[in-house]
Amino acid sequence: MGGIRCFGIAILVLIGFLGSTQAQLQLGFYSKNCPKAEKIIQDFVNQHIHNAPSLAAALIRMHFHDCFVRGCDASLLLNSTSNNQAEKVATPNLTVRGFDFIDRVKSLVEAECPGIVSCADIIALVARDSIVATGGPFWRVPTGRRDGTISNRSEALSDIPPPTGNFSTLQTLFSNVGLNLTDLVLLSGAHTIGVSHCSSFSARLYNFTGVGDQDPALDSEYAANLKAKKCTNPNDNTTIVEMDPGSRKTFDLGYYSNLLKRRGLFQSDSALTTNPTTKAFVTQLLQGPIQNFYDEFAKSMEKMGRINVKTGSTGEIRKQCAVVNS
Ligand code: HEM
Ligand SMILES: *[C@@H]1O[C@H](CO)[C@@H](O)[C@H](O)[C@H]1NC(C)=O
Ligand SMILES: *[C@@H]1O[C@H](CO)[C@@H](O)[C@H](O)[C@H]1NC(C)=O
Ligand SMILES: *[C@@H]1O[C@H](CO)[C@@H](O)[C@H](O)[C@H]1NC(C)=O
Ligand SMILES: *[C@@H]1O[C@H](CO)[C@@H](O)[C@H](O)[C@H]1NC(C)=O
Ligand SMILES: *[C@@H]1O[C@H](CO)[C@@H](O)[C@H](O)[C@H]1NC(C)=O
Ligand SMILES: *[C@@H]1O[C@H](CO)[C@@H](O)[C@H](O)[C@H]1NC(C)=O
Ligand SMILES: CC(=O)N[C@H]1CO[C@H](CO)[C@@H](O)[C@@H]1O
Repeated sequence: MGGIRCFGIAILVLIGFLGSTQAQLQLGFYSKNCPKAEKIIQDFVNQHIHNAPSLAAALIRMHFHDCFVRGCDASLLLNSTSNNQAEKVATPNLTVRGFDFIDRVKSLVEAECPGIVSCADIIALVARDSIVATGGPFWRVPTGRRDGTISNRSEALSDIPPPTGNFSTLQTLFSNVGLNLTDLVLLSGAHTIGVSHCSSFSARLYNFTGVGDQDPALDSEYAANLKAKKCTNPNDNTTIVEMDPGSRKTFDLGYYSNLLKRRGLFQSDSALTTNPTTKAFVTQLLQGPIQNFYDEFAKSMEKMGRINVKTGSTGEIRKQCAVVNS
């Protein structure tokens, strides 16, 4: 009896083990079926990113938004259809750029080996390669993600953290996808590059609690400067502002020093200083050499790239990134 039970458990463990290994991403997943894929992607990025270095910021943000909704499955790339509003049309995505860039990479890879390389892996690789090409940190990108078939606007609204998010909202939305406070602080560090539209934070300047007030957590000198020179109109939704002023192209520790100067642009940025654990971690990152931030950032990026991935026979390999296969 005990023997049979033991044997049964052993079988279950074995099945679980096989199931879980099948579900793992792996480095160089395409090395047999499409050995040139990663090189084609990297070469394209290296050739084209210098013409538009600001796209590197857009592309790492695209990877983040993709992973937070239904896992890293390129659901973000799907177009809306007559009976479905896709993630793309949700507010957080209105400011995501780089869709054409991904489409061009996908065409090259399809020409080399049709139907093999997923759009989800392309996003992950392009994000990493474009950050590296613009002088930022490297992280490992194990591959083997498959593409999802569902893209839902309301899920993007509920799963992607809003710039107005307070500490507990951020903690919850990150923990919903298996990321902890260490990851929250490190990944938010990507705000050391790139830009924001005034509309993402103008309430902090003009109408914080609905009585025409300013967010007291924002440095008043910085706020005054933004109001005078950048976001001069509370309804401006076209002007863009550097998130790490003066070094928006450099992947440095500038974001974290801004936070301690109360100059994080979003409430979600300044929220990191409202909790003792995350604030201490910010201070610690500022004390270390940049390489320490890069090493830690790399671990969190790899972790983010694994969120709810579809592997094995789930999902599909889309032919075109904007539409599910018919
Ligand atoms: C912690 C929660 C986060 C919130 C609330 C947040 C929010 C935002 C917002 C509102 C913008 C500006 C959009 C615009 O107005 O154009 C932005 C930009 C950006 N975000 Fe985040 N973000 C978060 C985390 C992340 C993460 C995890 C990454 C990547 C690892 C990231 C990378 C970026 C980059 C690079 C930009 C600049 C994009 C560009 O220049 O086009 N963010 N973020
Ligand atoms: C999208 O997601 C929401 C919230 O989970 C759900 O109520 C809605 O039915 C979904 N829409 C579609 C078209 O699946
Ligand atoms: C954080 O924001 C959420 C959602 O807006 C709100 O329900 C919650 O009360 C806020 N928490 C704190 C501590 O302010
Ligand atoms: C977050 O998870 C990482 C492992 O992924 C771990 O090293 C780190 O200590 C965790 N941080 C917290 C605050 O639990
Ligand atoms: C501030 O917000 C409140 C509440 O949403 C709104 O009634 C008011 O018109 C706003 N004031 C300005 C100056 O935008
Ligand atoms: C931007 O603002 C203009 C003028 O206030 C408005 O017509 C337009 O709908 C806004 N666009 C978005 C995407 O909110
Ligand atoms: C997806 O939508 C974009 C923007 O509306 C459009 O340019 C593109 O052609 C569409 N892609 C496909 C494959 O339908
Ligand atoms: C990049 C992208 O697809 N943006 C879309 C966001 O949503 C608006 C409509 O709400 C579309 O017009 C944009 O094309």
